[in-house]
Amino acid sequence: MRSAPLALFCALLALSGAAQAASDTPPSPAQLDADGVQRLTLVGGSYFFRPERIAARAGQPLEITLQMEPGIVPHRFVLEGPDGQPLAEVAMGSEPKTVRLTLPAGDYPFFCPNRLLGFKSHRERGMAGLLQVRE
Ligand SMILES: [Cu+2]
Repeated sequence: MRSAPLALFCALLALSGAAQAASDTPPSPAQLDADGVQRLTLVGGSYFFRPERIAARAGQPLEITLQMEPGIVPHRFVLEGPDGQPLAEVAMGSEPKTVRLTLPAGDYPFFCPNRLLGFKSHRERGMAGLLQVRE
């Protein structure tokens, strides 16, 4: 079997990847459903988004369902275009909320801009990620 060593190699790659900084983790692809819509659930909490990196296809509708982990700290989801313009802003709550977008190829940062006076913003505390849209 020639594929066994390759599979082992991939497994080792995956293990080494887990030890690296989160920014190096491969993006989680949105699921392309039969209706032509790409769907993905993004979980937010103090102070993270999971997954931190999302991959989606350009020019096809993308639905991001936002779920918040239970907690008393309020969070928001902000998605910016490659030019820094805000494309979506959602106050996250106990009920899931869905954002639907159709985007051209590019890198779209998302983050929580909330900040308690005198403290670092949630974005600075790690509540940030990247949506990578490709052809
Ligand atoms: Cu937040």
